[in-house]
Amino acid sequence: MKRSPTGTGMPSLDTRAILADARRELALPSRRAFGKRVLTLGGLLMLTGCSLTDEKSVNAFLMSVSRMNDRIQAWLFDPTRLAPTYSEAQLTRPFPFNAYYGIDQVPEVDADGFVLKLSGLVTGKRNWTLSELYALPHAEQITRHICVEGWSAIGHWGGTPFVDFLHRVGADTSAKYVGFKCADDYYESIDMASALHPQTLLTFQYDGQTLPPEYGFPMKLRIPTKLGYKNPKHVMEIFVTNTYPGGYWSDQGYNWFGGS
Ligand SMILES: Nc1nc2c(c(=O)[nH]1)N[C@H]1C(S)=C(S)[C@@H](COP(=O)(O)O)O[C@H]1N2
Ligand SMILES: [Mo]
Repeated sequence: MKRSPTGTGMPSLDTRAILADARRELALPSRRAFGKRVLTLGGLLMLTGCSLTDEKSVNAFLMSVSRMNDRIQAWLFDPTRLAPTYSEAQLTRPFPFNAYYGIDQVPEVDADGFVLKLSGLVTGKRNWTLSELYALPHAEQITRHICVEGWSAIGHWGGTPFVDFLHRVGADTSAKYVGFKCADDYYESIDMASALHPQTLLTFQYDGQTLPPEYGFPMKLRIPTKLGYKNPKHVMEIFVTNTYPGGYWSDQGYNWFGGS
């Protein structure tokens, strides 16, 4: 039987396809950090400490390449680098809707009686009404939202800088993650450095109007340094934690860091 040239000892596994998948996991910009040798299957197996014996170990290997990618992206992430901003004239109209369901199934969150819950490593006030949130310091941004499904669009959001909000609620900003629970079955989490980035906004407005249901009423976390799926809509609860919370798409194989 022909031996696998990569030395995995498993000629029955399609090592070329596995390597292609592993390389895809190492999405840009993290690839810049790698030499050509590390991007071989042998190099990646050595870095992850994995061995390939069956389909299950292949999945575990790809998962650890993805987690390695998270760490490299977090390490390369420059908290002072700003995402490009655009002019009013460059806005994409109409701005696309996207969710894991169709537009007819958008959750209708009732404004009356709505409270944003805060939990985990925060010392401050736990529940926020919409009028309290609307009274917070206001910032606007026109940035590009990039979806992995192959489209991008320039949009205009208004809300409050998330870094100020985290400080105001007494969040432990030395914790690793900020997590989000949504009115649909969506959930997401981000690294603390991205949460503290100056362009990360908790948004209540789209194009100068109250955020409409399809774009995430009552609020969408807008992170222009990350891909679209890292921008949770219909946020109902925010928590600070050191326990990895995952996310709706990353738990199905998308890279968790999701830098754009
Ligand atoms: N609650 C919730 N947030 C979500 C999603 C979702 O399905 N539910 N989809 C994500 C994805 S993949 C994209 S591209 C953007 C789309 O936001 P938009 O409808 O404002 O364009 O929302 C993100 N946030
Ligand atoms: Mo997306």
